[in-house]
Formats: sequence, structure tokens, C-alpha cells
Amino acid sequence: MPAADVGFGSGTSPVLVDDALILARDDGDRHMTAFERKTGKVLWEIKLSGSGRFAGHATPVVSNGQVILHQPGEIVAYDVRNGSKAWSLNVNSQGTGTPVVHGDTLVVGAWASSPELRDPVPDWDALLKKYDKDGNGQVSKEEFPDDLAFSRRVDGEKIPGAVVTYKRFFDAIDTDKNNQISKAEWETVLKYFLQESKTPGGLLAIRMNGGKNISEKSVAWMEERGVPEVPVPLVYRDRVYAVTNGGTVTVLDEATGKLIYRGRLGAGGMYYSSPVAAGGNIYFASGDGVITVLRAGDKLDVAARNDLGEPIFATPAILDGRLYVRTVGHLYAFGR
Ligand SMILES: [Ca+2]
Ligand SMILES: [Ca+2]
Repeated sequence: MPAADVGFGSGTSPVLVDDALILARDDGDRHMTAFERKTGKVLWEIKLSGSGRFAGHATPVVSNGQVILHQPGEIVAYDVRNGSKAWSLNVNSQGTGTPVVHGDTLVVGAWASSPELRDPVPDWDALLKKYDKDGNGQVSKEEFPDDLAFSRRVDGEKIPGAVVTYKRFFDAIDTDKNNQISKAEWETVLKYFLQESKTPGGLLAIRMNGGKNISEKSVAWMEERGVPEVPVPLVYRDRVYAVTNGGTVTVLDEATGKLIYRGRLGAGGMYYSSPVAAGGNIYFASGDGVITVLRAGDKLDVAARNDLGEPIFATPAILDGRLYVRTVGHLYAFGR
């Protein structure tokens, strides 16, 4: 049987629920489709909302008979039986992190380039003074700084695309297309990029109330610092563990969102893989290939650190006392 044409999106995994397999496309063709598992027949298909190039890279999750998708700007839930929209919640997010369902709570890393990742932005006078070399009162593309970053992912300097510069958006900023940034154009940027968001964002805990009447009031807590971009938060022994690029771990009380501690794993670099836990230990794998073992508890307590010498992007699996780790080149099994 031919495989269904599901597009070129790559980040999201299919989810299995009842007799269906549900897949959200994460390319520009924003659809979510439910296939009958046995036959591949399309049970329902819906068009996802939003605009822009990508529909987000988060894998949908299932709770309360609803399939829940985190995508740029919103978290939205559909009835798994027919795809009808059950609820949605606007969030300030780029839709990169797969949520985690814990009981009736949804924990989501609603990541948007946070102020802590941003270079200080010069106002117009400062920009002009520093970069207007020919003194024409505007800043041309050639004059515009190459390194002024809108988002500077921690430890991402060597990763292509990890530092997002304003220059990348030069043509969009230059609205009258004269290859010069004017005062009005720059001030529009400042207003647009630096406005305080009024919608919830950050690491969020949403109480789902069985999937009914979800609104901003359902957000039990939010933590705006230490928000993971890709790694899924881990809920373990009443704590939420989140890891960010640079190897900073943030541990919160699941019930209240209170910060228990924040600290460094001692293994930097970018983090794509999600933390996993078993037997009182939590395992973090860095993009540089270092596995850090943390003891669960209310203080930073690193039990071990192992450098596998190869990048790790995949989340390890734990089964029967063994930890299975996939690096770019090898598959390891640790344990008995
Ligand atoms: Ca100039
Ligand atoms: Ca212009």
C-alpha cells in the first residue's frame, strides 16, 4: 500500500489513539490528519490556523479524548473522533516544544525568543551614531551591523542559524525598499520586536478541567525564565525539570510553579534531547554528547557526567534498568 502523502515536515511524530494515527504537518501546508491505523484511510482532516512558514515542530499529545497541538501563538485541542475544535489558548510561543500531559495538567515550554537571549537594542540615535558611516541620516544594508542579535541562543555560536540577527530581517524592516533603514522603520522594529506580550508565555502549567472551559484562567502558573525551546519538560516526583541551551536546569514545584532551584549541569552546548528519569535519577543528554545524571531532589546534585564524544539529538529511552542512548553514530545501552 502506498504511504500517504504527509508532506515534508519533519519534527513532529505521529500519535496513536484508539484506532487512529494522528499526524500534524509542520511545513507550510498546515493540516492535521487522522488515519485509520489498520487501513490508512483518512478518518478526518482539518486545516490548522496560523500563518508563516512553519506550523510548529511540536508533536501532538492526547488527553481527555482530545488531541492537543502546540503551535506558534496557540495551544489548540481537537476532538480525536472527528477533529472538531474543542478549545484553544493564545500563548506567546514559537510552538517548538512538545507538551507533556501529567494527570489533568498540561505542561508546555512555550518558548519565544526571550529578552534574556537578546542583545541590547540601540535606539535610533545610538544606531545612527555607530553605523551611519556615510552620514546620510540612514543606515544602509552595507552599514547595518552583521552581529546584532535578536536571539542569541546560549552556546549556539557555532550552530548555523542559532544566532538570529536583525540583519536577517533587513528587507522586511526596510518597508519602502530603498535599501536604507530610516528612523521610522527602526522605531517600528523596536515597537514590534520589543513589545511586552500580554498573552501567557514561558513554561506553563495548564489545568485542563477534563478538557472543558479552558481559558487564560486555566494557566495555574508560568515561569518566564529557563524556558526550554525543544526539550520536553519532565514531570517527576512532584517536580518539573526543564533544561535549556547551555545546560541550565530549572526545577519547579509541579503544584505551584515555585522555583525549587536553578543551576548548571556542567555540560554546556545546545540541548535538543528531553530529560528522562528512573530510579531517582534524571538523565540529560547535551547536543555535544554529554550525558549528565542528576539525583532527584531539591538541590542540584550531579551524580555523574559521561562524554560520549558524539552529538546527541534524540531523547534516550529507559527500560528494565537500562538506558538506551542514540548518538549520531552509535546506539548505546547502559546498565545491567
Ligand atoms: Ca548611511
Ligand atoms: Ca527604507
